[in-house]
Amino acid sequence: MREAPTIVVFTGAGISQESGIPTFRDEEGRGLWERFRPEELATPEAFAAHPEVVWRWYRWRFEKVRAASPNAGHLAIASWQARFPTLLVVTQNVDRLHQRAGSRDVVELHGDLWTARCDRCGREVEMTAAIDMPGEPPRCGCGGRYRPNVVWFGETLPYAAFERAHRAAAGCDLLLVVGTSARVYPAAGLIEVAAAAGSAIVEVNRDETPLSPLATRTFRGAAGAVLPRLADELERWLSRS
Ligand code: BJW
Ligand code: ZN
Repeated sequence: MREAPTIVVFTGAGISQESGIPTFRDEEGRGLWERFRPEELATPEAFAAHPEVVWRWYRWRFEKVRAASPNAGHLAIASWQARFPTLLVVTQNVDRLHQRAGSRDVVELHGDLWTARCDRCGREVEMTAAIDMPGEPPRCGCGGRYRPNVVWFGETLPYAAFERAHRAAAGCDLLLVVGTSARVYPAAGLIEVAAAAGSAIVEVNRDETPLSPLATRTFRGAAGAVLPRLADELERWLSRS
């Protein structure tokens, strides 16, 4: 383990907050869309009932994602690849900021906001193209509607992605959990899987979460401030294990 510890970094919306992307349960998100909570918009039922509202919400969010850059937290994680070649990033985020920071191995559990797909034939198009098409939401040639290529409540996670994340969580030495409220399942369950398999759990979050009690070590603070200082700490800590 001292030579090549297996590290899985598991991230949520909190890591991208300092890049200017609102988290799911914060003031900006609620302020602009005060009639709806994210839990009410990120569902197939909402898209069926109010496709234009859901499309506009995603278009607003995509513009934020498009304008954003990786922050010090994403960059720190990408920089650890040299020291830990098997490091895997498992993210609930749909913003591609880990990839843009240089992380090579990223598992996306909740899809990808940079693409849209037809809700009838499954055809995929770039979101950059979809948001410029007429219609809210635009229509596919088959008559279906384009929707963001993300996982909504009540939908299953992409099988291969979840399978790989589950295997990694069950077999890692250290699970580093960053900026997730750990409330949305089955993703949050990966923390329980790793803990049950005897992995060390390190949590980086501004606040406590329901799964904080499983953490071996907790860093309370902003990911962009904590993560760049964590490498030395991890090194010391791993050499003691
Ligand atoms: C900082 C910070 C900084 C801020 N630095 N930290 C009861 C039990 C178990 C499961 C269920 C249940 N009832 C229903 C379910 C199922 C449901 C679920 O989990 N619901 C719970 C809410 C109860 N799950 C599902 O439906 C999933 N599918 C599924 O289960 O399939 C099987 C099935 C199918 C059919 C029927 C039944 C079962 C699918 C879940 C899909 C989630 N999708 C979303 C939207 C993605 C697309 C989009 O982007 O719009 O994914 S919802 C949203 O939540 C998004 C996120 O990935 C996910 C998690 O949120 P995250 O990342 O944790 O963000 P926040 O905002 O919650 O937290 C931010 C954290 O960061 C906070 O802790 C802050 O403190 C911290 N923070 N700034 C450090 N700078
Ligand atoms: Zn189609």
